[in-house]
Amino acid sequence: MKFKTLTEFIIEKQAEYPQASGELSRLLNDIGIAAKFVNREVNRAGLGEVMGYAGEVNVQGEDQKKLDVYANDQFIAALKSGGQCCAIGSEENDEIILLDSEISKHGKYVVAIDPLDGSSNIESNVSIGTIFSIYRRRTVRGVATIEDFLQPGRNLVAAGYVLYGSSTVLVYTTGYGVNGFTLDPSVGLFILSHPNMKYPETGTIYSINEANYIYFPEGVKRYIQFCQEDDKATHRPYSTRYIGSMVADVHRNLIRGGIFIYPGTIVSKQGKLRLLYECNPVAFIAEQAGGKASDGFRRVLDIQPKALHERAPIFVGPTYMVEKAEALMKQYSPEFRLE
Ligand code: P6P
Repeated sequence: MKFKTLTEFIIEKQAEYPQASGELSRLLNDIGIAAKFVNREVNRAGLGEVMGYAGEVNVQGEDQKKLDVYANDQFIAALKSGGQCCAIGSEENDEIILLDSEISKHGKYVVAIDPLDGSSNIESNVSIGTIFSIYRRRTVRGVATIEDFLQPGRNLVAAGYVLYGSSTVLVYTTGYGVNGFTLDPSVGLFILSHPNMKYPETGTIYSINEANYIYFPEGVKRYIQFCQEDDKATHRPYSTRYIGSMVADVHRNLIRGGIFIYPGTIVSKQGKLRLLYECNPVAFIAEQAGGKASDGFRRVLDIQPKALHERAPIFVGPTYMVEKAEALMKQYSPEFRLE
């Protein structure tokens, strides 16, 4: 069977939309290129002793960078050289990064990105990921501003993630479905492996860090108890699966059917995960895969961001699972509604 590469797929999809000018296609391709370089270094991470840990000089006398700094540099360089993106909001940088070279400053898009989410898991060889969101800039010309990033997720032009796991998978959407591509390292190509991804009809997994149980809203505690009830007709008790690496947890739940929850708590009502480059891209993917993403009360994609690194609670997965959790949040924890 003739396989289809990411580049072929992007070009094919662009042809289906006459108004598409090719700039978004090139931007997506640039992200794919950077992901390959990050994948190579992630796969060598276990050789830290040999390669030299961050901040040290390795055997070749080169300064070693932390992997997340390396990943950040790779995506910035790829987006800068591609010319379609005029600014980047990165988990690694407090302020937005202006790509104001002659070829980039007129770019139509801005990218919000977590270049290597879950990087604290690297030393234990747990899967980690890149998560990205692409917005059309709001400012018409000149230097991009923070206003270009403070857009609700419903304005997203594209979003996706790269999972550096037992294999490396790039999953993205442009609002016309979700497609996954697996990297063939022998030829350095992302090959279409998961066309038109959809949540399974039934979900059997719930993912949440139950170590925080005493800090959870009552509605979340009730939902966990619901997941643990014995009711074979509704496939309960569900299995609990939690890796502690968002991309790995979200991707498994998309493939096998399950809900991922990182809620607000009595310690932090906004939760832990970042709205612009963790919650929104995952929410866009989930909705395009037939699921739902909520902060417990509101659609994640409708939240109006007020700051680049603001956090948001997230309940994401098959619609019926998210709606059950929302019902319990409304009944038992209305005080956790943020707006
Ligand atoms: P906790 C990783 O640090 C991360 O940002 C996400 O990838 C992951 O879902 C979450 O934090 C895990 O947080 O508090 O359960 O360790």
